[in-house]
This record gives sequence, C-alpha cells and structure tokens, in this order.
Amino acid sequence: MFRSPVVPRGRKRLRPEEAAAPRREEVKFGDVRLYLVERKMGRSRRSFLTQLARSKGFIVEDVLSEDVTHVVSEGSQASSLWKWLKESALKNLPSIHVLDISWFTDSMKQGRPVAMETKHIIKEIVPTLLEDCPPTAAVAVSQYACQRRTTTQNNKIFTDAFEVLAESYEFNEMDGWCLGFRRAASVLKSLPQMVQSLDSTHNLPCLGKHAKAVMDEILQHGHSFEVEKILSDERYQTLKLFTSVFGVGPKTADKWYRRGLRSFSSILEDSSIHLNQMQQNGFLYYGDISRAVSKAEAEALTRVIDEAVHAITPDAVLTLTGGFRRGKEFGHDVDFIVTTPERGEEDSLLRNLLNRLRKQGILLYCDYQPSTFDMSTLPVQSFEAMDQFAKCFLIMRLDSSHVEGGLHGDQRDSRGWTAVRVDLVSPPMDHYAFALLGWSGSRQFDRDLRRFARVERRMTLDNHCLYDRTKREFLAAMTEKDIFAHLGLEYIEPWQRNA
Ligand code: DCT
Ligand code: MG
Repeated sequence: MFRSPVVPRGRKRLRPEEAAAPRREEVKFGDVRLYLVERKMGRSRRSFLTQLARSKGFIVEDVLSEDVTHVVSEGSQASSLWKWLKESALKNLPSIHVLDISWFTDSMKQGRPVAMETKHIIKEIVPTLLEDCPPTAAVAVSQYACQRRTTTQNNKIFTDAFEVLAESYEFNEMDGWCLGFRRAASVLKSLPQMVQSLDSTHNLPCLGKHAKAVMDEILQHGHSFEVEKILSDERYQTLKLFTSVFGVGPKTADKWYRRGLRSFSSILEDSSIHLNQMQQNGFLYYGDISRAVSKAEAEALTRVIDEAVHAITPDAVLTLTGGFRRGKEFGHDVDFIVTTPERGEEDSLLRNLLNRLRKQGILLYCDYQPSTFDMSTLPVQSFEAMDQFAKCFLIMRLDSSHVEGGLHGDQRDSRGWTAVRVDLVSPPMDHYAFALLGWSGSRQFDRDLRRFARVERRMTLDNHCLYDRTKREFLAAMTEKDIFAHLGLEYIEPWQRNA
C-alpha cells in the first residue's frame, strides 16, 4: 500500500529544517513543490532522488499536503495511485499535477521543471475521484492566459485541430474567428489533464459552440470531419506551403495562389514574379531553416553571439528569449535581446555586432532595421505588429562542431553546418524589461497581457512601455516582476507562459 504520511494543510508537519539532512541548497523554483511517491520507487531511491532534486534548486516535500503542486510516481498502477490520492482527501487534488517519473528525470537533466507533455501525465482518472472535490472546470480558469500557468501542452488532439481551424480563418482574413480558436486552444493547453467529456468543459472560458462541436466530433470519432476537410483543401495546403517560406506572409501566398501557382518550382520558374531579398534567401536556405532548431543548437548560437557581443562591449547584456526562454526543446528560430547600459548606444551595438558576425563569415543573410524609437509617440494607440527598437532578422551559419552532441537531424551532420533563422532586438536598457516580456511570448500570452491591461486596468502595455490611462503616467519597470506587479498580476515564470 501507499504508506507515506498525508498531512492536510494546517496540521503540524516537519519543517524543512527539521528534516533528516540539512538543506542548504538554494531554492530556484519557488512555486513548484514536489512530492515523490515512495511505493514501487523504494525508500533509498526516493531519498536519492530527493537529494538530487534539492541540489538542483527544487523544493521536495517529505509529506503529501495541500502545499504540493506536483506528485511524481514511478511504476505505480494509475488506478491504485489515484485511489490512494483520493483517500488523501486533499481539497486541491484536481489542481495537483500527477506525473510519471519521466517528467522528473527530464527536469533533472534540464535543471529546471520541464514543460509537462501528455506522455508525462498519469492519465487514468477514476471517475469517482473528483466526487468530493469541485470539478476541474469549477476551479475558476481565467479567460486571460496571463492568469493561467501553462507548462503543459495538454489536450493536443483538440488543440492541433483548433490550430488548423485558426490558420484556415487567418488565410481567409477572418481574424475574429481565428483568434477565437487560438484562445480556445490556449485554455485547453493550460488544463492539468485531458478533457474526457464535453460535460467537464461547461465552466471553461473561451470555448464557444463551434469549438465544442469540433471537440464533440473528436471525442466521438477520434477526429473532426471539418478539420479533415480543411487539411485536404488545395488552397489551404498551398497557402500553408507558401507561408512556410521565410518572408512570405498570407497575402503574398494568396496572390501567388490566385495566379494559379501551386508549387515552389512554379514560383521560381515564373519570370514575372519578383522575389524580395528575404524571400530569395528563404528559398535558398529552405531545406535548413524549415527544420526545427534544437535547444542544443540555440545554446551553441548563444555562445557564438555572446562572445562576439562581449568582444565589442564588455558590459553588454545578451539574453536568449522567445520559445527557448519558455523551456521549449525546439523552435522555428532563435530569438535574442541585446542591450547595453550606455544610453543611446543600443543601435550601434547591434550594427557593430552584425559587422563582426559578417567578418566571421557566419552571417548568411541580414535584414537590419534601425531604431525608430521615440518616446513622444508612446503609448501607441493600437498594437502594431513590430516594435520600434533596432532589430534584425538573420540567417546564420552554425557549425556542427559548436553544438553539443552535434546538429539535430542526420542530413545536417553530413555537411558539417546548417543555416538557422535568428532574430535580434536591441532596446534601450530602461525599456529592456518590456521588450523581454514581449519577446519571450508566447504570442497568445502577450495578447492576453495587453488585453488584461487594457480591459481590467485601463493601462496600455506593449514591448516599449506600460502606461496608466487613469493616472496619465508611464510606469517604470526594471524587471518583468515589476510589470506584473504594476498590473496586479501574480508573477508567471517564463516556462509557465506557453499559452
Ligand atoms: N514578437 C514580438 N514582436 C514581433 C515578433 C515576435 O513581440 N514582431 C514576440 C512574440 C513571441 C516572441 O516574440 C518570439 O516570436 P517567435 O519566434 O515567432 O515565437 P516563439 O514563441 O519563439 O516560437 P518558435 O519556437 O516557433 O520560434
Ligand atoms: Mg522563436
């Protein structure tokens, strides 16, 4: 049986300092509290894993209580584990993540809590489990992604379908519908478990009739007929193919489609089509840059760029941002922010950096956009797709020898290098926190932060600043935490922003 003690909140339990081994390790992940289930794992392995996790900055609770956020089990049968958990009578059980040891070992390897994927989650939920607890949906799920912690990529079977619908609406310029499906997908991603029936969704925000009808089809038939139809549609397939080229947006893709073009070769052979520099390079390096970039490759690029930046300005700051900052294993590009404490030097820092990379022979393509930053134009009334900071969209050469474990994918290894898409943005230091928050994404998280600021706080937030429309003043921030605090929001860590 499961024998570890269960202590409801409020009852005295061992303080960490009273636990057997002294705990001097620094806590790095304050809002993740692990509990390792001893059964099947065994006492000595549990003790070893506990030490390991603590040495990496994780909090590991000795007893199961309502403070625990993640229960980790090894080799236990899902049904008996859930039965035992139910007996623990923890009121917050529906919000506790119940995870397989693979999530724990992945997190130890990475040195931080990794995003929870479906494979990590112990799914078998005994129907009676939640009888005494409020159903998951009744534990209020906010309509704003910035009030949800999204570490999971749960409910992929539904969210993949919603993404196809959103994209199809985007191709038809039906932005409201597109956003509706993106919001719905974002809510499902944040749930700690798979949705097993439509009944359990009735209190969830952002799920309209259409979204529920699609879910119903999937629950009944394993797939959605509407989504299948889109996937086999020639226009959808062609626009999807064309927009996969760097520099080709939905408008250009549609223009080419309406001209009767259906393949890359038909575009490249058509002499009446003028490709801009970005698109020419998009086609030239398509094989490389259409493939996912791995975390090891992103880390290698960080080292290369960091060295170049510091050779120019020793006190410059380079930060890896975008999906990799959120803990993603793969991305379509690598995003960086670079800045310097020297006010007004950001733009020239970026230009000098580009010159240096060019001399190193690793800059394959560069679209540099100088700063148009002007405080007197802020706050910008409606959100613009691009911020005003100096930035560049690059294709860089990455040598296999720089990457720990080599390049990802076999083909790349044979040539010894690959081309990678890199974005660099260079804000002034006093706007760094806003730029970092914006460029860390996810896009849906950013959208909801801006919407929350506007609707709930009468404030305007973008990548440059936060403006309080009631007080008619700008609110300064040195860190992302300052921005969350100004908005009256609980701080959400980057890896919890995968909305
Ligand atoms: N962003 C922004 N302004 C832009 C473009 C992007 O503020 N003009 C933000 C949104 C997310 C973040 O920067 C990074 O953008 P992407 O690289 O497109 O997204 P990602 O989350 O890094 O996804 P991927 O892993 O596919 O690169
Ligand atoms: Mg990115």
